[in-house]
Amino acid sequence: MFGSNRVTKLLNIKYPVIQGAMAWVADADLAAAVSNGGGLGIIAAGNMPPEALERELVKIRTLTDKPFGMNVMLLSPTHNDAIELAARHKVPVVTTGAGLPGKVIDRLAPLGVTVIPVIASVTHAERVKKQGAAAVIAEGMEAGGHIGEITTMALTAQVARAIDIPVIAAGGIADGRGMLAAFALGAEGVQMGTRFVCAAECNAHDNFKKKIIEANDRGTVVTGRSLGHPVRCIKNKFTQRFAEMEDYHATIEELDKFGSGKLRASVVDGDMEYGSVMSGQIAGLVMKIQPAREIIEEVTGEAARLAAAIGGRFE
Ligand code: TUI
Repeated sequence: MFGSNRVTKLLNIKYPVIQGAMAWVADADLAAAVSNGGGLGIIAAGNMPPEALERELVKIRTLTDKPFGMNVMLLSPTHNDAIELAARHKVPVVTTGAGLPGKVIDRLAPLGVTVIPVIASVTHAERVKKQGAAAVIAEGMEAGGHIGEITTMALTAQVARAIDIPVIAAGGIADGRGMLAAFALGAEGVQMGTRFVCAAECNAHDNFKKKIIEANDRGTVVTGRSLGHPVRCIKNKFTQRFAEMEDYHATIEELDKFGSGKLRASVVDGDMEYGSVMSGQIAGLVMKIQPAREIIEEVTGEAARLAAAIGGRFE
């Protein structure tokens, strides 16, 4: 069923499954495992210093000969360096997040790079399509990390209706049911982040993986709305304190200072109390640690079986 569609053709991959670009989490090891498993692995540039990012770009070529991607996080002070590294290392696919990707498309699309922005509204999808995006990732507010305001259900359907380039759905998808639902809404691919944190090849701290496996449907909370940067994380002392500071109208400087370094604390040091444990609302569906290839085959296989089973209900 998912053998061949516009997304697999565009990206030259077997299954239309993309691994979400998670800062500090999505390195060459995880991205290569996903690409070797038939999906599209993505290295998250995040706030990485250029030398560290370059090491990952060199490393991934030693781990896979399959297509892979890199994500440019537009809020990062190092995003211009990341764009130049993508050009120099001929990265096949670049996704963007947390901002307007005009300059990424202008710089990289003429070099043959497939640029796929993450968008959180129809207006933004229409704009990036005009600017030359090859496809879009429609990310709903069920996602972890920095999010928009619209749910995946409402966003995917409206974006798919508004633009004719392929739509990849993200946010709240971790199994075959979610994948099939996204396709019913008009998506031709899915991006999963939270499920891939629990890939065996993911180097995130074991405490982080365990926290996701233990979380239920009400395990996450959104903070940062007062900053204009809403971020979804698993509830803990960090989110509680951040929310209190927002309630008491802490200044942007105070909140920035309090939040600084907290994602690294969770992903690298395993601090589940005072770290920023970014995760999507679908964490409750993530049950175990599995190799990336197994995750991809399980999700796509389940979606295909369910499509056949559900088809019968509408006859
Ligand atoms: O970018 C993400 N998710 C992220 S980035 C990140 S690192 C970070 N850490 C601390 C604070 C902030 C970020 C963690 N998670 N997802 C893609 C995404 N892009 N979600 C929403 C958007 C988005 C929002 C508005 C994209 C474009 C956009 O444009 C409108 C505008 O006015 O900029």
